[in-house]
Amino acid sequence: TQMKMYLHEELETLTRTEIEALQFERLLRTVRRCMKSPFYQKRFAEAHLSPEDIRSLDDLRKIPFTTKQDLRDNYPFGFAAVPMSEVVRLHSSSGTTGTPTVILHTQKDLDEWANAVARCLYMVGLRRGDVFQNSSGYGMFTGGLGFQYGAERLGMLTVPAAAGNTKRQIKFITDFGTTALHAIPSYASRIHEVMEDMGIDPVRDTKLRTLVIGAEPHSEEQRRKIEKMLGVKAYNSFGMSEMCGPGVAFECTEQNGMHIWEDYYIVEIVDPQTLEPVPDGEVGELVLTTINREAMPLLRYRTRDLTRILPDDCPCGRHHKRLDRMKGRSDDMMILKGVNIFPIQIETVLMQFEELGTDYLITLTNEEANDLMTVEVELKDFSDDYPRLQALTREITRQLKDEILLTPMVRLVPKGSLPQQEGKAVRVRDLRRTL
Ligand code: ADP
Ligand code: K
Repeated sequence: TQMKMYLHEELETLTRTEIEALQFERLLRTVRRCMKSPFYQKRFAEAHLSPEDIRSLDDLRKIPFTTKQDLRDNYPFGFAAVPMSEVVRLHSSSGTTGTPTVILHTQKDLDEWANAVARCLYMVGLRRGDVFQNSSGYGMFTGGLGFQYGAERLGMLTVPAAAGNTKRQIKFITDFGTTALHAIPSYASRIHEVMEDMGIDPVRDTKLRTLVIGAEPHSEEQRRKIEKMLGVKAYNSFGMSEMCGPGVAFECTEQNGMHIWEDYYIVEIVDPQTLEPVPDGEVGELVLTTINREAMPLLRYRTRDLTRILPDDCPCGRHHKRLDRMKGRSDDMMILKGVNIFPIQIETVLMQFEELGTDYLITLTNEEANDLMTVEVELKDFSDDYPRLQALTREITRQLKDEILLTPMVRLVPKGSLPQQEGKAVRVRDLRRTL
């Protein structure tokens, strides 16, 4: 029998014309559905827009953008387009412990999400019989349950190892004969370090052949390094909780750009300043419209991720557009070890301490495979009471860890000692080098 290449052959091999026809049909259905969402009812009324105004795919541009702030302002259920009794799960974005955003799912949404993830995994050669180990955090993190259900949908033995405890992670890899691992890039390097310490050779001592890496920006060079270290093929995976999570865009075996599933999403790339579309091939902000979701459709959602659409056809036979590696964010968000952190979260914690002034500086560095954060903060008054200062440092560190889920290095510095800046304060120095 001929090797099957596509999990959803019909959908994956649609021509451009067929993709656009399907998108238009699904867009109309989505827009009508949005009229049940309190947020979009109001949005459309304010814009003097009705579903009948959408007469072609291009008419999408008549619809105002949706932003992360809109999600926050309508927290938790203001976007629901179905009765809450039909909602069976909710997820929340990883970096927003302070001001959460919530994404709602019906059972059909969860099924379609699992189908999308299964399609991605099948695309890179994973099959029933493979053992898929997931080192994502579970819980609200979409990388946990998202990959779990997708890998199970494909029929793989799926190991919900979850985050952390690297030795145990490695024990699972060897004991269970793990053939495919999902990890963020920095953690993949960490696993290799610990394997070396344990005297385990990934090629000789494990069955690991495929790595799925995503959730944080990484370079082509880093990917190649990781592939060599672990003796695997590594595929870039892009997703975000607002778009369900993993399964939005994924590399095929060409490893040249991530196919974005256009039967699920309409993709636009816009200039983040003018919000006008940029031509294919130019970098801009990724804007996505969900066209295959019931509980919480999002129209023209500004992801704030910067990327471009790769021109030309992909030899794999899929005509779904390809996104280039993410170039970064159009705002100030930091991503450390795959966790999204906003400087304001750190500021909020610091500013609660009486003893501290208002000047602080966050420095990001990396050593080996590890992202490190140093927070320098000025004391309000001079003090040489060292036991007191040490206790204070410990307490600040503890509270920061609670907020950002990572342990920063905290340094208390004398008032006036941090560099002074003209104009808008620079709060973050990112000195991380591409590894
Ligand atoms: P998760 O919990 O899965 O990390 P979030 O919604 O918290 O999901 O984070 C999504 C963000 O992570 C994206 O908007 C993007 O900035 C970043 N991201 C996700 N995947 C990638 C990737 N493959 N490359 C670069 N950045 C990514
Ligand atoms: K992330």
